Amino acid sequence: MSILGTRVIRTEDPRLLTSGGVYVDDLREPELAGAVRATFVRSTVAHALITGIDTSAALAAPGVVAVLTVADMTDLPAPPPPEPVPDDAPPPEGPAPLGGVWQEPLFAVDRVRFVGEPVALVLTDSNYAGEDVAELVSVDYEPLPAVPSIAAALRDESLLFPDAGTNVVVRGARPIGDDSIFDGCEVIVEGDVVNQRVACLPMEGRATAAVWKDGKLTVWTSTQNAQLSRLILTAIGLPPDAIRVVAPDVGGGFGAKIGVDREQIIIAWAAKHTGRPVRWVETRNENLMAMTQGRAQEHHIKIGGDREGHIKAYRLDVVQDSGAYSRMGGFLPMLTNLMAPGVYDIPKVEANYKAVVTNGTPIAAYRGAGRPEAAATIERVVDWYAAEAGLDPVAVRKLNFIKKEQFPFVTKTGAPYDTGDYEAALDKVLAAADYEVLRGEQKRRRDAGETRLLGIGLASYVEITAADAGAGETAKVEVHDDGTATVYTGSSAHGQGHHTAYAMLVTEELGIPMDKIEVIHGDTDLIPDGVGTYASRSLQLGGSAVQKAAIEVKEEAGKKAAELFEAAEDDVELDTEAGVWRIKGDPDKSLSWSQVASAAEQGLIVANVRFTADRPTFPFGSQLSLVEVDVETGKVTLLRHVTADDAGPVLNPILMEGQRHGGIAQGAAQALVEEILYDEDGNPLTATLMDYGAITAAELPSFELLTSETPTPVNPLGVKGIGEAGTIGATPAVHNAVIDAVSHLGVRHIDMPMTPERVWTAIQKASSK
Ligand code: SMO
Repeated sequence: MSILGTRVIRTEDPRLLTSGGVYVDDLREPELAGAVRATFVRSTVAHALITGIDTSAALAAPGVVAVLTVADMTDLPAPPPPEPVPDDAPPPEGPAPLGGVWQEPLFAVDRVRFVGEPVALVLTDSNYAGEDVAELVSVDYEPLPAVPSIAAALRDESLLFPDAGTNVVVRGARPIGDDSIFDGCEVIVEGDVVNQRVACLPMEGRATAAVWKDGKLTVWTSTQNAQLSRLILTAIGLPPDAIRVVAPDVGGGFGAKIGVDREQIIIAWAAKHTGRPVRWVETRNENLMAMTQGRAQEHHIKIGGDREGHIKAYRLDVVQDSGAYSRMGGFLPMLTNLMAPGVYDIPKVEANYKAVVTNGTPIAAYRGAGRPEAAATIERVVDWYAAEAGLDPVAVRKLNFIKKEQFPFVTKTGAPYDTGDYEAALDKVLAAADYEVLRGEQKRRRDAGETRLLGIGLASYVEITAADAGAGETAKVEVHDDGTATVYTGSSAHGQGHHTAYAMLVTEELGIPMDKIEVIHGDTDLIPDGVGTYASRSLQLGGSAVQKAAIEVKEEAGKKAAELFEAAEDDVELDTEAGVWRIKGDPDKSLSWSQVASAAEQGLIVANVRFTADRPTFPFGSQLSLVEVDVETGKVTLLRHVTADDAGPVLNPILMEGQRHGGIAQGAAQALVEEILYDEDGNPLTATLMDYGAITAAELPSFELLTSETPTPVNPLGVKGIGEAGTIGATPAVHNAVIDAVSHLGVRHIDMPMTPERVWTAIQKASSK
């Protein structure tokens, strides 16, 4: 019997739920005894020249150990000089410049570009003292006109990087042509869709502790990637082998902890510079101002087709707000371009992008990273087109889906979809939700003039996971002479269930019980080579690596067992049920893992592998959201959310459901409540959880999850990523549902988040026409 596919309870939870996890702030390592607390002095203005920093009052305050600014960073290697930009040079095309003229410094140098940007660092003997002392650091600003929005950035009147001569960081290489792709279209819809800026909002914000001792820097940091973090930390002028990065328990990342930020590099430097252990744990207020945020795209679209519902042409023009520093160049909107046509076989597709800098918090990856924006818009726009053509949104989707027999399928934007069955996923959702019955009830309420209307929203999504499949992932599996096993993985757990998943894979191959398997990750001394957790890659790459290592261990152990049995290798087999080695056909003789490993060199059987895949995978699914909209108040209540998701064979339904629950919640939250806002001077209006809308279980129904399993040929497990799919499908499903509820009143679109005020206003506007 296989353990794969069964509902194994998460082995990490008893510890996390009872004795508590050990996060950076909880670490009680001896080296951190007496660590000083770090508090950043952050810019209070969005765009200004720094004309002076006076630290004298702060230095004289009680409890102060040091006040550090860029002037103290004389022991750092100089950043590479900016490339000179000729006056008439157009912005570069394609993958983007990071650094160069757009360089993000550690501390702000001469100029600040967003509220919350680090200007100085205060080291004190307690956090309380830190807050007080930071207020005593006096920074003189000469304000500059703020660039608080994409529209302001595109005017190029106030420049964040005057040397660049423009606020446009990068443009996509595929130009938008003339209108000829829409020739012959009988139904054409054109318009704007905003994918608003949102916070990544992990439960645990950013946190780092660092110790410099005997020529080695040890950094504990809340990260998705210890190994990448180590590489980034070499910026302080140390070689990788002089740095150890440890990821203790990590309370969520959602993309914003893929590497380390400037604050974390500063903390590492401060520990080395002062020789004192330093610990920094950001407040929620800092987190909402200065942790990278997500989405922040404005789309202009045009879609056309015939009256029967065949979509003939689609154009997507993306402007990415990069925030004050271009963390990812054109990577996010490039992914949006790649995934633009979604699940549809559209004969003509044009997609382009540009990315601009604004005086907002830098934008980086957030659960889906560029793909949710594509799905949100195409799924919204297909509803526009269906409404304009007077057709049912289900019929239009089915008519245009890439068909099961068309896979593998390369879209017009170049995405090589591996496998899929989009119609089956939609049919599952419609049947489970009782679509026709829901439409009937919707009509009844409308006809009866009820104030609580029903809306039914559909979204069919496809997304790209393990986009950097070629980087692969590392794994080492060891079986010890006591019969236990240890798994070392280069991927990094921050809530997903890596410990459970990887132990299941080893149990399956080796027959060693899960409670005798330890999974270790996130320590560069133990695992110098690793890639990390992002892009829903852990099971398909990290899991495939663990499986491959376990298979190699089994082969090695088989040779040892044969020696011990004095039998031919072919006559020896592993009985995975009993977890023992046997001679085929002789039930009386067996060897335990402990006996086999004891006979090996150093009492250890070990395999060290890297698994790479030659291309990404494309999980898919359909989601249906049922909402109730109160037309008198604009209040939206989510009644039901039904999904059919397909990420290939399911390793453990509990883990898969967990990813989908969280993902749907985050996707629904973007549709309904979340938005980072700035005023016209670039001041953040949503820097506390009093002002920023976060969703909780209280606002959500129980999700109804259906699963199908279409394996991918891309990896031996046949699996695709599920970490981001819930979010990607949920946002447009909920978005479409709310607008569907009020469409008969003449509402065609409401931008997210669909707060009561926005919904109410849209209804008033439509009914006053
Ligand atoms: S935010 Mo994701 O790891 O592409």
